[in-house]
Amino acid sequence: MKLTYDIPARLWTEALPVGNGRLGAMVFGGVDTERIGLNEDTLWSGGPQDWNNPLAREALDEIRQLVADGRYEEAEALSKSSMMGPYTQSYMPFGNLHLHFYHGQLTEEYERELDLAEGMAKVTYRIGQTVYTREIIASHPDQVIAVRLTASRPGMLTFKASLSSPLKSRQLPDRDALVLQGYCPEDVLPNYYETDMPLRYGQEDTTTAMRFEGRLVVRLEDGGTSKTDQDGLHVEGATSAVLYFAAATSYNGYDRSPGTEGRDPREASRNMLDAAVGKPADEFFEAHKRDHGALFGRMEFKLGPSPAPEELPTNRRIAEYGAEDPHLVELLFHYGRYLMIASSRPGTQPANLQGIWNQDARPVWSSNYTLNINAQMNYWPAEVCNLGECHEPLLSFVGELAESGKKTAAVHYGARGWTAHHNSDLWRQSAPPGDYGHGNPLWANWPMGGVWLCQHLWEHYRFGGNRDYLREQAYPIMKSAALFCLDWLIDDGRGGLITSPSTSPEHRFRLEDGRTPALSQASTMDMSLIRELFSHCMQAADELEIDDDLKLTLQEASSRLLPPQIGSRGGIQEWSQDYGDEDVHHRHVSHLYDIYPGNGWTPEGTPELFAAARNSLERRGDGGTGWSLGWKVNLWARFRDGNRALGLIGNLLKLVEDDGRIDFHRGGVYANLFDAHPPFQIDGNFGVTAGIAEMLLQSHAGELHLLPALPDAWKEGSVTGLCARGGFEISMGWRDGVLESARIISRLGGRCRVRIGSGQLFTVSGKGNAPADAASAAEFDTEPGEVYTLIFRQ
Ligand code: FUC
Repeated sequence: MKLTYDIPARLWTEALPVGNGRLGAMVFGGVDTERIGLNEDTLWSGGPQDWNNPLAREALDEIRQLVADGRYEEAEALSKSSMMGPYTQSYMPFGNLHLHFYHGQLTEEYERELDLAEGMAKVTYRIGQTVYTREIIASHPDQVIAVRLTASRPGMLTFKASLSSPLKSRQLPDRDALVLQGYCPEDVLPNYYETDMPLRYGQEDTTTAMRFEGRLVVRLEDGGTSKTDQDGLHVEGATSAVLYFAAATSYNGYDRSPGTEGRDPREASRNMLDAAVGKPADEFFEAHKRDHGALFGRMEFKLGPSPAPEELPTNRRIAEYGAEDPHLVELLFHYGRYLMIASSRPGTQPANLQGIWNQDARPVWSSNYTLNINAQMNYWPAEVCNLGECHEPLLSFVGELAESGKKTAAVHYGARGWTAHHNSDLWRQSAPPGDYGHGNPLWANWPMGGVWLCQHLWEHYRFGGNRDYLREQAYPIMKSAALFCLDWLIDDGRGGLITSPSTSPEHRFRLEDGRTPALSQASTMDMSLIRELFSHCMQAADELEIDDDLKLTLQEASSRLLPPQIGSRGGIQEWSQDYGDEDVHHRHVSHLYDIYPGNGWTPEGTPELFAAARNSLERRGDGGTGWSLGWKVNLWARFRDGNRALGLIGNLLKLVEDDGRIDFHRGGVYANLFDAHPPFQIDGNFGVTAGIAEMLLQSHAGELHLLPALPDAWKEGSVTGLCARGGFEISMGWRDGVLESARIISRLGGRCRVRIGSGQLFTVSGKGNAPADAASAAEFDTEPGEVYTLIFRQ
């Protein structure tokens, strides 16, 4: 449960992350100079604005006609000039807390670690006879970051603390506190926009952009003195000290200007700080431990023994063993859960491309919400890994995006309901991004972002079973997205329904004459997403016993949707025509949506599509960026091929050197186990955690499939606390690759159907159930809150 190192971090991707959902910190662990990178999840550039482009509606019919006529390049040119809004804004770095210790850098017994179970980063070293300890947490109950410093010998702790930021800011003393005040740019242009002026700031007193304030105080235990001045916060001759850091921004809702309608960050940060330091330090640290443990402790996952020496640091473990070290696989799995708890709590912003950790004022891809895979992937492990409440920030985000997306649907397409495109941000930007013509239709003109996000609303209901949530929160948004789809679909002239213009996210198709356009009609993913949304809406309307007319409309439309097709190469066609691929190894595997994260195709229900999808993935190969590898782990798990899935985990568990370059063709992890696109992108961490869960348990096909994709190498193991649709919580153990026993908690009651991947069921016991005997499947009724034990024949 620990990431360990024997030297300080030199690079940001070697530093260790802590977070409380809102505040994040990256701990470098330097000896005489410590740097702790600071983040706050509402610190974004820009503010609300009108991003909709009225030209879009005028051009839509012509674009559709050009596409229908095969004049793709002209369609793309017109989309470029008429369909785009501005780029999204960027997630901003808050700054750094620097600690300067006056004891030099030469140490003995240096150790640096991140304890996932405790939610704490720790640094220890010895200088002479004195052992120094640094413990860093981001407390959720108290909403501050704290650094506890101790020296093993009295009076040996002397240091200076200071604050800095890459944004416009200043440090100043305010009584005993050290304050960092600053403000964000009004506009930041993305990294792929060539310009001399990527950051545009307003004037300090009149800016419409976000303001922020951070406050640092120290509390000494066992002697020493402290004082604060212009230069920093100084501690002299102490034995133990706790630094408390609170931070707030002027963010006051996605539709209010943070400059002119913002809240006061000073008051907010001061209040949080006062409340935290008012508590005894031990109590404060205990509260954090309890809070973190209540979420993190819900699951255990153990594989057999490791060939690697126990004391081997994590970076070397990755380099020397990778996925051949089962303990590293366990760690990677738990890290995904840890990062979710640290970056996503009820009431916070959803995890963006970098979760909440970012050091750059011009982060790659704006560190925004990218809706054609990345933001969704971030939340794949939430439900199955027993962190349903950590899903909440995304679900609330979807609700807000649906509000702004309604205007976009109306202005851009004259459609009902709501739509969102490729990217979004704190302001819930919903138009196609691209600075009114700078962007590329290949990714910008994709109005399916909202449709995909709706899957998360429905899945939250399927796992949690909360009907009020379905009625009040989820269904209205899903329904509104379905109305958009009904208006967006067009007749194909033969009675079928298709989309146009359409892309298969970021992948061009190849025509026989060598051209590689992006826009066409009815990509397979468009149709999958719409078919799935309609189906979920119909099921939800059934459950809620409402909207009979809409159900009929959706049923009729569903029957006319262009069905998935198998192409001449035996795979799933990615586009409505049997085009060639621009890149057979393209990182996106959008045409396989129905395998995962969709729940459409199974070997039992749709054997031909299932087999064709497998062929498609085979052709795509086992390479890709970090998130692409993460997606493929899930896909191979759904193909019930554990060895292949483990192979993909192996490809992801490769140590990547951080050279700062963007790469679209390889992935891996950095020394701190952060997923590498490259550069760092957190989605692959979440994707692989979901994928490991999917290898152990699947529940998408109306049954609990236990050990559906166990690799041969994972001969023995156990897992507790996995969650399944229908409200079941599953723990199980296996030996020699065969199930020994399973424990199922039924939270909601109802019928439980079990499919056994490996092993033979002997008995089921639990309230109201007679012992059963079955070969590879069992079915029994459950009562809410009851526990059922399954014993397998050895
Ligand atoms: C999508 C992907 C890229 C990258 C970016 C943030 O556009 O195709 O690989 O992950 O999002």
